[in-house]
Amino acid sequence: MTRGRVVARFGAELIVRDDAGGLHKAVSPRNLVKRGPEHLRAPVCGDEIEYEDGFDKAVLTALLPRRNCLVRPDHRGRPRAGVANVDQVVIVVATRPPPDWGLIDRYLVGTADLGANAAIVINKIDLALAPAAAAHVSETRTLYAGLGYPVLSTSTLDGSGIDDLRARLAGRTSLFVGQSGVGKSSLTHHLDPNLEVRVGELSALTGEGRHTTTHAHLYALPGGGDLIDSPGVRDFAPFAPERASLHAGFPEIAARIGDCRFHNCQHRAEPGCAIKTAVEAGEIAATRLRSFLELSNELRNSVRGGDSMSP
Ligand SMILES: Nc1nc2c(ncn2[C@@H]2O[C@H](COP(=O)(O)OP(=O)(O)OP(=O)(O)O)[C@@H](O)[C@H]2O)c(=O)[nH]1
Ligand SMILES: [Mg+2]
Ligand SMILES: [Zn+2]
Repeated sequence: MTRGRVVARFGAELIVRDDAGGLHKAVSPRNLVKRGPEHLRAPVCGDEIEYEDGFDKAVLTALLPRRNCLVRPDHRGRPRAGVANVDQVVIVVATRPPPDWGLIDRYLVGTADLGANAAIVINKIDLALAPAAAAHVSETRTLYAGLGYPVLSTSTLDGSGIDDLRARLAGRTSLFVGQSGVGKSSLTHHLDPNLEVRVGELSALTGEGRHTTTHAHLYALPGGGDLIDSPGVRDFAPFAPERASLHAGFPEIAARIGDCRFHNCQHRAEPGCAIKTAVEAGEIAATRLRSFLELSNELRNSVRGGDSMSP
């Protein structure tokens, strides 16, 4: 019996990594996990597992308890496990196209929902920007750093900020999320010059092309720690989050909710709304309140519809 970690999943086939870093094809018996919700029974990228050698593929013998598991809807809206055991979600945005604050706020709520820490990376800082775009990028930094999130600036072209990013990823499991094309895979490759070799090794096992991110992949970082590179934005659509996660994603709003005159204040037009007052005083960003109200609305609708996707 060997301990390992799931590096990637392709349909029924898994790639698992042993403690020495060796990669193996593996399969999971259908009844590996006998209890619990159906969508949480199959091993996913990031899972800690045990396996034994089989005839041509390793065979999983146990799925170890998860610290957390990202659940997202499949194309029919049914819950599916995405990745597991994530300590830190790294929200990657680029200087061009400009960072979408609404999307960042959504990711922050998704991260809180997962029970992980959040960090923000602004990539492609080598690009020359028009003054308005440069101001927007700099406001992004001020806004989210001001809320207490680590904000890093990077370029895979000239290597700026890569050492800081490497330090932030050391010793834990991080997940890269962000819109397609912001540079998640480029950053992953930049972090480990030997990755090309391992990606090649992985492609040989899976027969998958190297440059399209179609599945979540877990990579061991040279300084210790694991990094999961995930495809585009669809893999991390936090929806119907718990109310507690909504509040955790908006700490500056949550801290003042008790100060509103009405305990059921919707923070829209009610008199004595502490949140509105803070926005007018410039203490809470108007964009943050907008995101908060939007996500509250979605939460309310999903609860009324009774189709919460929480496991
Ligand atoms: N100028 C500049 N271009 C970059 C930088 N990082 C990545 N790119 C380019 O951005 C494009 C997209 O990069 P990817 O790394 O594939 O983006 P991704 O986020 O992995 O995209 P998906 O896998 O589709 O989610 C590529 O053409 C990269 O060369 C950077 O720091 N500066
Ligand atoms: Mg990619
Ligand atoms: Zn209010």
